[in-house]
Amino acid sequence: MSYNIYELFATKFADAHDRPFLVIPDGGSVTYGDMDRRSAAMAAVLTDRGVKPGDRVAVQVDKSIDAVALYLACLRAGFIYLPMNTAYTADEVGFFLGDATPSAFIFPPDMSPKLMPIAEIADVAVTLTLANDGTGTLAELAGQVEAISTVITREENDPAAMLYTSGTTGRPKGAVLTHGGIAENAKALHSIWRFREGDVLLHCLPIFHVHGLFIALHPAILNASEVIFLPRFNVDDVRANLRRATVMMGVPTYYTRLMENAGFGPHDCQTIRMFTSGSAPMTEAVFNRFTERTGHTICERYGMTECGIIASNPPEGERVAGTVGFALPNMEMRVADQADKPTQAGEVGQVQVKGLHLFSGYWQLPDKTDESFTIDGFFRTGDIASMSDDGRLTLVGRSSDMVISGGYNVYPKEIEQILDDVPGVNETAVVGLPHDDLGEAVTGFVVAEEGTDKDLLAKALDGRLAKFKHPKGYFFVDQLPRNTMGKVQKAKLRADYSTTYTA
Ligand code: MLC
Ligand code: AMP
Repeated sequence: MSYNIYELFATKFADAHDRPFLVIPDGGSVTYGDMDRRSAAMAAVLTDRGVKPGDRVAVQVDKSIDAVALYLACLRAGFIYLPMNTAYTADEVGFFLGDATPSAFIFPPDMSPKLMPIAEIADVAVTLTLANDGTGTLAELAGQVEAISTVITREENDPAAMLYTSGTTGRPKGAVLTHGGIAENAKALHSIWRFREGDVLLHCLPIFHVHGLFIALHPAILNASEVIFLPRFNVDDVRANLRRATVMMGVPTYYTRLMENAGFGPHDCQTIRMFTSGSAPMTEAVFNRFTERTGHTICERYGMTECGIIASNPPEGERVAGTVGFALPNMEMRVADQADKPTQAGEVGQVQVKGLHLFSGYWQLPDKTDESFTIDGFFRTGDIASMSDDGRLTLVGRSSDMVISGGYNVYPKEIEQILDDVPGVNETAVVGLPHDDLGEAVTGFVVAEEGTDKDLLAKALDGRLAKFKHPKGYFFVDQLPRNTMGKVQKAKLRADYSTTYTA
């Protein structure tokens, strides 16, 4: 079936032509009609330069109205949008360009000295710049071209976007998301979260991950809602703008930080009908404190790059602390044992999902794709949970050692590989320890010769890995605990040190 998700959005753009879409307080705004034209112009610039449907367009730009226009341009022109965290170093970006072989790479003008050489090594044909103040070569050219208002026909299973997510090996894999899959998730969220006339979304998430890009923006677009578009999360700006919003989405750290602000209270939340939280576990303590403080119960939901949103608490009806709710429509969700057999209600096992929202596979990694599905077509999320007999899911952990820090996933392997090479270091183990603000803090355990200090370790990581992946602290130990097979017991490190660690 032909299905460009942009067509689904475009019906909204037409109806809501003069309505505000993105509004940046003190920083400009764009209507739905203007966004349609701007994305058409950007599509024309890239098409004129030879970018074709199916080509990857790699993007590492700051959050702005034009950044969203570029995303929509890629959808309508059938390019595969590949967003990258702005914190990634040139080394990390170099890996993604080499793996994805994009035809175009767009980055901020002031990053040219660092990123142009990387683009040249990866042989990227088209390089353009885009700054968050509306300048840059892409923005300038988009002001001069004849916009292409057509939308390229795509099939439901054609790729729309590709987002990198790592694995236990530390080698990132590109999860390929399709037009049909993303659209299905958007429609389901619009419906289950009961988006309605008059809704205004407060958007303070980054837009290089599924949470800020798809989960927050898509239902708002389908609702032709105004989106208060904050460049980043900041408590004062959020408080100032909450008073005009009806929906806010965030990671648990956002809610923890709001509550640290002495003035934050019910008066800030009078227009809000729903706060959602996800990407990382929300503790029952934070959930309960938030209700006591504001009178609002947070709607916790559970998602993943490969699947979009999998489950959500109901917006109306009971939202239970510590649970992530029920499977979305068109999503089959089960908790399975080691043999991929569904467990009894209440028993712990691995979450597996099947449905139209799912990604189509890992970019050029057919074996990894196959391994991640069961023979009956369920995707193995790697998350550990139990399900009640009425289908409510409670996450209890993860089967991998992945750390989630402030909503960003960090894979210990890529840090350990660098630390292990530092002269004087014998071996290392990286784990996540509880942290009041970030949920988990990346922490390094190091067996090293005398004289090896944390500055040396930090220096080794500088410029190689994004700062949010760097350990917040180190423990120098005589040896790492190992099981009889010789495998480092990370669970023991987490248990032994969780009460002594201070970030
Ligand atoms: C920033 N820093 C972090 C960090 N974010 N360190 C650890 N974990 C993080 N998450 C570090 C920076 O490297 C820098 O270090 C210092 O903190 C200040 O940077 P900053 O950018 O000013 O930080 P801040 O604005 O405070 O950012 C924290 C944050 C942000 C929590 C607001 O990380 C954030 O918005 N997180 C949301 C992540 C998200 O959207 N996840 C969705 C994934 S999708 P230094 O050393 O230079 O000072 C997904 C699927 C699903 O999971 O279900 O949704
Ligand atoms: P990502 O690969 O960045 O999309 O991260 C997906 C992972 O985030 C999931 O596999 C979960 O481990 C975690 N996650 C998402 N939402 C929640 C939640 N509400 N509670 C606990 N973990 C979550």
